[in-house]
Amino acid sequence: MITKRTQVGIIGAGPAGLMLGRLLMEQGISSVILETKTRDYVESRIRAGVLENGTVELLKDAKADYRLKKEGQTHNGLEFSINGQRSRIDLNHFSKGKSVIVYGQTEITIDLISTHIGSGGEIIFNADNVLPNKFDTSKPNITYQHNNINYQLDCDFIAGCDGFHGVSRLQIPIKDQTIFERKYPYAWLGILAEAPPPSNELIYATHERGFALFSMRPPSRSRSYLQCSPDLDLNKWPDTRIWDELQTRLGSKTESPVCEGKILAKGVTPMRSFVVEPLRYGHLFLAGDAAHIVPPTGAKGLNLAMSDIQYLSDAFLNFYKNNSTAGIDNYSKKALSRIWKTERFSWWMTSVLHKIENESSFDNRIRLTELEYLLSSEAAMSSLAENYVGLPF
Ligand code: FAS
Ligand code: PHB
Repeated sequence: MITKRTQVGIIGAGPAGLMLGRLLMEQGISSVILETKTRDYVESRIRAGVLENGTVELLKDAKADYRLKKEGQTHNGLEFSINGQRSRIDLNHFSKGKSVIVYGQTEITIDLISTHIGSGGEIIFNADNVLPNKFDTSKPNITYQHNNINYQLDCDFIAGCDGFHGVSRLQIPIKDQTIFERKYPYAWLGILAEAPPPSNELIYATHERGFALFSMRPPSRSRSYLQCSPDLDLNKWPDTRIWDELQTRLGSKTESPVCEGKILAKGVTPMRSFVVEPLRYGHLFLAGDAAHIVPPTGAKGLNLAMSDIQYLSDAFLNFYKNNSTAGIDNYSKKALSRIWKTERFSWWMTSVLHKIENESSFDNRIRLTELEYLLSSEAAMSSLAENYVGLPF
């Protein structure tokens, strides 16, 4: 067994773990990031696409925003399509001057990894049997195997940034956890295509046949989603069927056709809301998808991981620079406050835009009335806008 030492041991090289490693390094705090997959695998995952201002600021602090500044697309509005009737919501006006940036999570991951390694940061890919230990003591460690050699990483703190299916949350005694969860009776079939999107802004479409979302990956690709059954068989969804369904749910071809092209990736994302409380167990801290999941309708998953990391990196900085435990003692309460507000918005936007199979006529009419009220009320659009561009970190 080879023993190594660092100040913060980070499990997971997704956006949460990478951003934490970057911010700590910029403050002179040492960390080691342990990742179970290969670098190629991590850098090829296709996920989120919309960045809140807080996330953009963190990427700047992490010195990983060079490409974002060149390639990111600023969006000042988005559209809702209700059974083919299109309405634009001026996010910039209703959020008093804010906007979002469209830039893929895939690119963020690539930028964070290259910046961290380029700055001398340590990311261990292909780490096996990663396990946080003794986090209920003042001498926690993480054991793992790499190239068939056993390691023990001694550290002051462990950050569990290993996603919903990671190992960290599972090491915490069930009696010490409170789980809050909602599973939705639908999923999203997502495609990435070499084809322009039907509009230069995102379109959230609700239709009698179900929800569809039209997003993009600048400069030439579209990222689209169809509400589908959670157990959808992709083999029964050839490209032609996907394109036809996207056009149907968007409405008439006249206003803006759905441009077809080569589908580069296809996948089904389940929909769930999930929170575990609290987020701290002794010297182990959960952040990002390891701590919470939101349905992607509100474009919040990645951004919520970033606000967790803002709070956690500030807490570690406060400990090491000011010898104060105030930040780490308050991390869970502070992060959960923003997590729950984001869970609420993501649940609301999902529920109002997705038609549940055999939805009662009353529930269907209430849902459509909710949308009609939203589009007719400045107060309602201001509320949507302030949540969509991102509540303050
Ligand atoms: P991540 O899951 O990104 O990263 C966790 C990392 O930990 C991974 O690299 C994993 O390999 C690693 N890991 C796991 N177990 C480990 C172990 N035992 N040891 C070491 N490493 C381990 N959000 C949006 O806002 N919009 C979207 O459209 C959207 N689409 C999504 C589609 C899919 C299929 C999924 C799964 C999520 C999607 N999300 C979306 C949410 C997503 O963007 C997450 O919020 C974001 O990746 C969270 O980042 P992390 O917390 O870093 O977790
Ligand atoms: C995306 O571009 O992948 C995307 C955008 C907005 C969402 C979800 C996903 O709400």
